[in-house]
Amino acid sequence: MCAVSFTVLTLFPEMILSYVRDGVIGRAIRAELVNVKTVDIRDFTFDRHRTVDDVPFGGGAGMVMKPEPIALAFESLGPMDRKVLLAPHGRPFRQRDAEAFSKMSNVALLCGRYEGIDERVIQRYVDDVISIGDYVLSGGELAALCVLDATLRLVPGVLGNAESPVNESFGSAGLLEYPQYTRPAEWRGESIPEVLLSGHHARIEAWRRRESLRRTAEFRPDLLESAELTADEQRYVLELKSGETEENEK
Ligand code: JF5
Repeated sequence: MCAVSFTVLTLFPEMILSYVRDGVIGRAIRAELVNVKTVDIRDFTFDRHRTVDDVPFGGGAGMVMKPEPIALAFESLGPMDRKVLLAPHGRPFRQRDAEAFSKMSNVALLCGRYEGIDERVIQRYVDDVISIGDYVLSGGELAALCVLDATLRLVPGVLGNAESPVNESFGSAGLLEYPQYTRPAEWRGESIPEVLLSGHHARIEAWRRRESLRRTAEFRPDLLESAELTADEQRYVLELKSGETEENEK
């Protein structure tokens, strides 16, 4: 039966549903491994114009989402393990959050639009505010889809064996993934690292670990602070850093 069920509260249910119908998530939904529902916030308006937003108290640009339709949308839900708002002011969403969500039964995701949401409804119904990155989107839907995708692919059976979610960037090691190559071994005059053809599994693993360290030092040096490195690896990272410095001095 269904491991995890997500309910997305949104003004644009079709944005969510059209994405999750395709690909591995669509297949997992049809196999009843996971569930993705939407609740249309506009269905909880009762005026002529189905109004969901209004001008901000205190003035300023843009519109703010009214509290009552969102409150009624939350009240229409069954019990939730977590009620999450996607917004730029949230805590950063990380792989470990996807792992935690993938082990829950019911998660609600609230997508904001306009310049924001009335703070009182956030305080009353939301227990977690997460951001997918330091940029502003036009709405929370794309952020919710990122959370859905990162989470659902971790549910057992969602990915086939050939696409297993273990051993990836941000997996146990906390390092970026090493480079990958596939056939042909020589492509447009370019060969691949010889070790990958050697059949020496220990040497291949050592090469991959070094490449992970090299990539992490180049693109995400901040991740090295919390990565678990052996003394040898710490020396290699220092070597990489001083090498870069020499390059910069040239
Ligand atoms: C949103 C008010 C929500 O822009 C985002 C976002 C960025 N990272 N994570 C989410 O969400 C849309 C905009 C304004 C609330």
